[in-house]
Amino acid sequence: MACAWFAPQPTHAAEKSYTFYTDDTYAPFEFANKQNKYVGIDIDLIHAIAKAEHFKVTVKAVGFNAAVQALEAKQIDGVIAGMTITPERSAKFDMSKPYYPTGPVAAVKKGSDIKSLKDLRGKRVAIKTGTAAADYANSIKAKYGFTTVTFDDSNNMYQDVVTGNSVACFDDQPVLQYAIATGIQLHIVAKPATVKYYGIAVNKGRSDHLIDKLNAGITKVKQSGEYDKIVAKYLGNGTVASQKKKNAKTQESDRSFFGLLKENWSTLMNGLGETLLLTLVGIICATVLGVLIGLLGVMPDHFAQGVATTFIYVFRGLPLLVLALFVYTGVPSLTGTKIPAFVAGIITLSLNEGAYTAAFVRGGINAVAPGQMEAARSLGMPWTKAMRRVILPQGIKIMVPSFINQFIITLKDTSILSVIGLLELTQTGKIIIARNMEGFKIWTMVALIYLIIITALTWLSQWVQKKMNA
Ligand code: ASN
Repeated sequence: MACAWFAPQPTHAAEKSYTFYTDDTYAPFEFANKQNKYVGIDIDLIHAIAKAEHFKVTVKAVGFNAAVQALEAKQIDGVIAGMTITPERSAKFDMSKPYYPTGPVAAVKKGSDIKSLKDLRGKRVAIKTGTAAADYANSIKAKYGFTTVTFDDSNNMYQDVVTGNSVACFDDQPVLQYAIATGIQLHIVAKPATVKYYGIAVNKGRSDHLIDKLNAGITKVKQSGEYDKIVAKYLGNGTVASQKKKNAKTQESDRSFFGLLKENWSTLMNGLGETLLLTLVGIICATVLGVLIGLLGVMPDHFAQGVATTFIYVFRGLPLLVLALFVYTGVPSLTGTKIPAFVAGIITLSLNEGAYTAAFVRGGINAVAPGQMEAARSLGMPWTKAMRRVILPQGIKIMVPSFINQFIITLKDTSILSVIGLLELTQTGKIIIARNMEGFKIWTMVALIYLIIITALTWLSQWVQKKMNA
């Protein structure tokens, strides 16, 4: 049955194939290139380390906070994401040797009259969830009298300052410098408060000593000169002019709506493919589960009814986002068993959509006149037979519109699963925009794709409904 997706997956650590998560927009360390492929110093570095230390590596860009949460939940093997080595992080994770110097700085919009931290009094400042720069901003917030607003990625945080909603943002110096060199209209106002370094994080106490391999790998790629080559590949000789030149190569050629659509077509279609797969498997599992629970809810048995009512109450009551995070990062941190993101997505959809399905299945059956059951029973039919032959055929007709509605909702709900790093249509849109800043055009494309699919799904369902009533 389709729900075999639920089977827990074995951990792969022993096979020397490791999964690392990274940030989604943190150029020059990790960012999507023109082909929407993730590149950057961190990406090249972890591959070079893997080669030197003879292990396989898969890197997935999910955003910094999501990456750290997945590591905490032991869903993945490590995080390489321009991650500052701090005492708190070293207490929680094994941090590798340092590889790149960094420090938090504040940036304001070009031409802004904010000249130093003192000018931030009473103003709104943008920070990024879970970062060292956000911790720094929070630590000086009372002293300088500013308030903070939080973003999940650096890009949106910068945009908030550029559009003037926030007057400043805090991020790491090398990343902000690169962003400015490549055209973001910001200006750094303060020197880095501290000098720290980036390191790679893994969980403590691993029996395979991954941290030793990473450290040995860093030493090897630094000694061989490969590391310098990687850095030069993205930063040129470090001057602003050379960064601009490097970046020019990654710029889009045609920024018109159709130019962008053509350029990002295959990436968008891959995202759509994942969305459709999630929807299809989600609908099948949710329908099976929902029908079973709905039937429990109409059985002449108080316990069965109680189970159904509780299920519907709990899973209809939880916001989908909370449920997704609970399944993906909450449960594994308790059980120690990894749940792949796709499976976590399907479990989430099955529970949530299944609860709604159960509710209308129960309601649909209850809506069939009670006399029907009484009549069937008085003819000597057992309860299950009466249900199957008399009640369900009438109940299902009542439920069909609700099923159609639920399929459409499931398709839309898959977009929420972007929080657990699933590369479905919405997450694909975010990643494209992170690179080209064409928010209006790309979100229009994404919205149109959803609408086209939903229209097709509605037509199909109406056709099925007509056939059933014929
Ligand atoms: N530099 C950030 C930190 O160390 C991580 C990031 O934003 N990718 O907290």
